[in-house]
Amino acid sequence: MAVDPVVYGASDRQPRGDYTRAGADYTCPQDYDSYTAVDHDTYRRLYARQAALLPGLACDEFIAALPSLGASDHIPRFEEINDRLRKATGWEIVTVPGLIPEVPFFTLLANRKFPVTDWIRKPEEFDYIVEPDVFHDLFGHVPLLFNPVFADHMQEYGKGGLKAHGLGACEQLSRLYWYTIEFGLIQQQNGLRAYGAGILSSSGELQHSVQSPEPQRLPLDIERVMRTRYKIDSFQQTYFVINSFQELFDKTAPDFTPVYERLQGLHDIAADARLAEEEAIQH
Ligand code: HBI
Ligand code: FE
Repeated sequence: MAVDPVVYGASDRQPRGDYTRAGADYTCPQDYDSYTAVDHDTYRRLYARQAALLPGLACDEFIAALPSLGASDHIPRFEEINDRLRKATGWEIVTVPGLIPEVPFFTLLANRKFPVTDWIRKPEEFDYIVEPDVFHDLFGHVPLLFNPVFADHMQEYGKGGLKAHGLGACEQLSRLYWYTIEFGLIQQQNGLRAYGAGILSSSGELQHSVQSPEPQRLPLDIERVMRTRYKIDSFQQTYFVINSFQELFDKTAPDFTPVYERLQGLHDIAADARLAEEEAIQH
């Protein structure tokens, strides 16, 4: 089954992007003239396929914010989106050549700057992308930055990331990012929906995450998330569910230092582990 998970930080590969273009903070100009007609058409086809899948599967806030991306038939100029995004929540898109190290990444988020990769996958990679490309970052991550509560959470996440780095807890914090910002689910009045960017930009996982009986779905518990390993090359086997973005903000607002200390004495949990005492949310 062709899946298109986004692989974070896998060090066994040469990154795709041209990092010589980037400055000390890893940002660079959007190389708009480098896009070919094929690149724009790839974006158009990815957008059309994904937008058709959203009803009944993507959360309401995402569907409401998606038009803020602007053009759907070609790769947008980031500055055009920024004109709207700054007014909406004070966030702005900055361009990066691809995955960047954690401290520069967290630093950008802490300053309400979201790093968006500017290259796009080749047509032969239509269903499977190893690293985040402009479609994953723009379509998956940027719409919810127009939502005030989610936008505030993302900045707090960046600040928390810098603190975690100081405490040597980056792995725990990247699991939180993975199971919320990348692969999070939200329980709406009218049913379960996806809000994670890795799901929303994936043609296969969007249906799987919301409707398949295979994966387990647990209420968001910070300690459980931070103990749970994740797989980067297949659909998730565990999803964590929130009831609102306010819940995500409130649960991740406290200082995690005591959590990191408690975790020291606890073993990791496999991505597919089903612990007897846990109440799974029925899909
Ligand atoms: N870099 N450009 C970019 N985009 C990401 O989403 C990203 C990253 N570097 C690290 C990273 N995400 C994850 O490891 C976070 O958990 C930090
Ligand atoms: Fe992502």
